[in-house]
Amino acid sequence: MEIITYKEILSQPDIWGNIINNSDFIEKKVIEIKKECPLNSFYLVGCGTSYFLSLSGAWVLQKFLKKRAAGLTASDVYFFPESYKNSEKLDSTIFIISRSGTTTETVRVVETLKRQGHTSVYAICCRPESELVREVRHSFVIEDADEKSVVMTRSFTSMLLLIKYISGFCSGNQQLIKELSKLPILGRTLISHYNDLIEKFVNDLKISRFVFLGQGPFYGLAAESGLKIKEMSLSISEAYQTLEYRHGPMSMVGSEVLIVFLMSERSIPEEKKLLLEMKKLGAHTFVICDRADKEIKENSDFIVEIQSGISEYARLILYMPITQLLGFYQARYKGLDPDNPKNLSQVVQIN
Ligand code: F1P
Repeated sequence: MEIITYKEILSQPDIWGNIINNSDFIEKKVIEIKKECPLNSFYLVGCGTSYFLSLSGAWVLQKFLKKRAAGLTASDVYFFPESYKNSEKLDSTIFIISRSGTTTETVRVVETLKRQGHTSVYAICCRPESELVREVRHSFVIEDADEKSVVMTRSFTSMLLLIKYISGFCSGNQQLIKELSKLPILGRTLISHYNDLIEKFVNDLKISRFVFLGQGPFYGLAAESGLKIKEMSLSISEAYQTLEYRHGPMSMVGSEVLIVFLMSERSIPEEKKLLLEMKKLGAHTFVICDRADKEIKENSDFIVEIQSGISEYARLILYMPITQLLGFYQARYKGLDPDNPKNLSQVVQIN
């Protein structure tokens, strides 16, 4: 298939492999940053996909560095500085995330932080010549994760992998670093096993609405998956923290809905209960988890067992090629061109 977005989705394990092979560049930068920065608390800032990445990324940093971390939209940081600035002491570490490095709100945030004298501001980006990279002291640039497509796919997973490495090197967690090196092979196996099955499932199902559910670090993935569905296939999609779905949104459940569960290790028993309830209410169900028991299998219309054997934080990015393919095949089923999403451009620039 000669579709750029499709090629970029499939290329992800190779791009992860390049990051892993060059991870010493991340380690070197982390050493420099540790010398100049107290690493007391973290804010991750971005727009669109890069914002959803900041949500999951904050969980990763928080988990391994045992410090507070939060994801924020660049517009909130810009309009409501109390979101990150609670005192005159500018001692939090801020990671600005952007594929392009030229999104207006994101660049404005960096300029504002600089004017305030905030020094611990670092970029995570895919374009070395961008305004963002020029404005900050240190940047983590992964050029080959950049895309020709409007829709961000491999840049999302690759920048999240980078944050996992930053967390691993900052905390000295060798177990995490070891687990991350398994991701390319796991990703390749997963994509080759499920790609055609997902296409068939989407074409047979003829679904019109999607719901993505995930707890903790999986919520950012759920929100990003929902965005892929909207951008590529112009279908209605929503995302919630899994158990939040009972608190109102489930009033909308019906047979036209596909509920995609991004299951974690810790919440799986509770997530399973919701799965069973939703199945009873008539929803179509799609589960992604590391390993499924009999009950999960019996209540899923489609089941993806990652079978990674690695920890849930290490394997986060493996969920994404699956939901990206869902968006891609839904677009094709509707006769849409995922390379030319309606009303969208690669970068949002406001005058
Ligand atoms: C972020 C972003 C994308 C979105 C859109 C415009 O860009 O909002 O998430 O798909 O096409 O840009 P960036 O700041 O990461 O470059």
